[in-house]
Amino acid sequence: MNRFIYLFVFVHLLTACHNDKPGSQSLHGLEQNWKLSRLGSNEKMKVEIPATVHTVLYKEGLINHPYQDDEEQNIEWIENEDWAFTTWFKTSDRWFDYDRIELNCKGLDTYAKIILNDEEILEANNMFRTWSIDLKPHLKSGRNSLKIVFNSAISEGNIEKQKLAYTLPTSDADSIDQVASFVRKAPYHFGWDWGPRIITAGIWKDIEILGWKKFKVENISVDIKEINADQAQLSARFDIDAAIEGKVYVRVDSKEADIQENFVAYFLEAGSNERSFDFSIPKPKLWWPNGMGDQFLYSLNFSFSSEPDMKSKYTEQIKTGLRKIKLIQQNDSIGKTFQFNINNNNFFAKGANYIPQEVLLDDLKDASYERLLLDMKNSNFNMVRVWGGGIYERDLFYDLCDSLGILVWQDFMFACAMYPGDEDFLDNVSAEVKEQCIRLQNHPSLALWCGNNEVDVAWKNWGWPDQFGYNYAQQSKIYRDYEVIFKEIIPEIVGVHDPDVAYVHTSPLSNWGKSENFDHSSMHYWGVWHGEQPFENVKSRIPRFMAEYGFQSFPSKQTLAEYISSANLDLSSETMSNRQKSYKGNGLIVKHLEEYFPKTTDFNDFIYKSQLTQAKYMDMAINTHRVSNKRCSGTLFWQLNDCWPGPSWSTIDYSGKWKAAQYRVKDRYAPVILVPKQTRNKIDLLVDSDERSPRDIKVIIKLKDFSGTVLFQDSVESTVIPDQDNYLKSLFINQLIPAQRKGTTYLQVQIWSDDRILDEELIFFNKEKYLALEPFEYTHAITSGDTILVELRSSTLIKNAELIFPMNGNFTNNFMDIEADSTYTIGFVPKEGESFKTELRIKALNPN
Ligand code: BMA
Repeated sequence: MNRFIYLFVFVHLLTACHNDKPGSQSLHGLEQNWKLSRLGSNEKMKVEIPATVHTVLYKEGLINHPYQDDEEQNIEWIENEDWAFTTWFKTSDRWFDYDRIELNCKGLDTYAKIILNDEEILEANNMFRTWSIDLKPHLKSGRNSLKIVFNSAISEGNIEKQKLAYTLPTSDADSIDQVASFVRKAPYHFGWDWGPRIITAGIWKDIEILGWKKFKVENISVDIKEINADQAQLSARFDIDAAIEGKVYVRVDSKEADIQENFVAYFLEAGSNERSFDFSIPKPKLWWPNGMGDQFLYSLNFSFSSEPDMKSKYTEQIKTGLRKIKLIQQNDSIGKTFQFNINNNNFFAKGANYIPQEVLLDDLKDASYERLLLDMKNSNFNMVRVWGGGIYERDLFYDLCDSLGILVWQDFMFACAMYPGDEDFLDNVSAEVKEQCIRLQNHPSLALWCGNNEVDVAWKNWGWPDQFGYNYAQQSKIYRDYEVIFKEIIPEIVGVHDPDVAYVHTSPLSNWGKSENFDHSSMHYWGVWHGEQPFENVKSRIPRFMAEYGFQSFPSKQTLAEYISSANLDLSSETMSNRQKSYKGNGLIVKHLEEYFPKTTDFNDFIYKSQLTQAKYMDMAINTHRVSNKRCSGTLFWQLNDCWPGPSWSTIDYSGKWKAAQYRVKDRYAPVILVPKQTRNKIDLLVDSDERSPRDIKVIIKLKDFSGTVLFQDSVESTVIPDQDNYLKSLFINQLIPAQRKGTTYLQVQIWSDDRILDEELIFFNKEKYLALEPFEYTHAITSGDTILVELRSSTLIKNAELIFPMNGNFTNNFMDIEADSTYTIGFVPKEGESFKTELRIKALNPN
């Protein structure tokens, strides 16, 4: 019995201590009891939040999946309705011991009225902001009802739009309403040239009730003032909301470092207080991007207490890395540079543009982030651009970038449109920018802030002033509003809250229309695709930094078949033509495809060859950028991923499957690569390296026929200097082989160093459509342990062999050329949840 009394006293003491704890803690997760109804209807649907309307309607069986066939068009009505999410919760007596009780909504999409016990307590109008409200004055003891009404973004956008005396160019130019510019909601939800128009509404992120005692700490940020070999000098900043005036004691500790000057005390006024203090880390370990060094992270534990002994304290952990990142934009003999520099090292940026992985954001799993970010690392990326027509990503995205070494070029969410400049809009934007800046600034991966995507080039080059018939005053006002947002408000906020990271007002800074523009700054090269230029043009349009370029292809049939019925799985079906969102259409894919490859025979063949065509373009572009060391300091292709299953510029499709181009990108982003520069009769062999020191290599060149016979062999030894154009040798095709053998022979070129092959390229003398490929047979063995391994051998060259398993997942290499009489071992990683099926098929350019 005594034991129970002790236990009771012990537990009581524990909870008493717990209850006195200063700072904030969660009182209610608000996960349960949610119902959704259309305003004006009595029908209630059960909801698990986060949830947005489309996902709920689908789960209830009231609509088909929004990506199913042409469902996009059937569900347009949803955007014009208003929707109410309701729940209830019970308070407990201990809640009222807290100085403050807050409702904290991390993401409301978009026009939300929060009603507690029939009283409206908050109105929200920005999906990118956290909305908080002091609940205490409105709470009842016991049961409380909570209702969040989402008004149609279209109706609300129209109200805002009517306030302007002129029409603004918006990104949803195809719709009747054209309201996207007025609504602080993910621009791509209004439709894009790679995604559907699905205007979601709802609670898209967590929502909870927090309580705090004595004080609440927010916005801890750490600025890096100086790093040298002896120490890193840092400055921590935070906001403290105090219930009453008094002292607060702050300490910072880290298990990775012996932090100097780690304790400080302040006097707080009642209300909000901004405070900061300096501290230092001796012998700092630096954070490096992927391929340049380790991604060392420090966990900094910040403790806050109202007592000097700090027995009862509130602690928050910040994970950060120490690095100095710069963007060097300076005039030089060519024009103006756009060169990233980390820890005093210039480096070549390799990566892609990222769009949201889903339209229905509440449906997106953490595993997708883990998979995609690992794909980036494994494909030798060191940078990703979070593009401005999507969303500010969830914390997990940036945490993964930190731990995997992927630098982030972060756009603010504005794209391809002009924006209003009224006070309410500017205030809303300022709050959004400040919140995102503070949230992301501790991530060592953050490399650049960028105001918007293509707003400046659009205004200056897309003919809007004429198209909209603006008079002089209107034109001046519209561009002045641009300047206020992107050249005044945003840089000012970034300068205060993230002074360590550079800001540019837009991307690109230079437009592709004129050749001299390639001498300056960042570039989106759309001559290929929008300008309908030949692929080869990319070889002579070399910018200082290539921030976008790309070519469309189709996702695999497996990916399409998950959402498209078999009758519609045909290029000419209405469903497939609705999926093509680019005004250029599939004709442009066909045109370029037929330039290089034999005409397609069916839809499967078209998908396969569309992917090879895209891969060919990426190969040409990346090779060019990498060996233009004096001119070009980075390449980010358009676009890495998809938000739904459809044709697009992506190299990884909606289901996570790599297209042919992604395998090629991985190969071309390797640290040391061979780059053949091929003209009609001449092949120059170059090597590019972005390693940090020179390397001795031996290059072995073999001329072979398709059955594997070596007709000629040569080798070159050299030392490769990083970031220089390392020329090796020129070969003249007519000296190597007679003209009639151009379609039956190829060069195999291998770079050897330290007894291993760093790169191997097969160089053909003719376009694929002119090669005399033979029917192929292969033998294979599959072993399935932790990883699945395929061992493959053929007696003739198999050109662009696509290995296909009847399950989702990716190979370690695919769409590659299989040489005769060589054994290839290729790994396969199934997607989570896939059960292993062993039937292997191979599709290739060879005739059957
Ligand atoms: C780029 C992007 C997107 C678009 C892509 C392809 O410039 O910024 O706006 O999807 O072009 O057209």
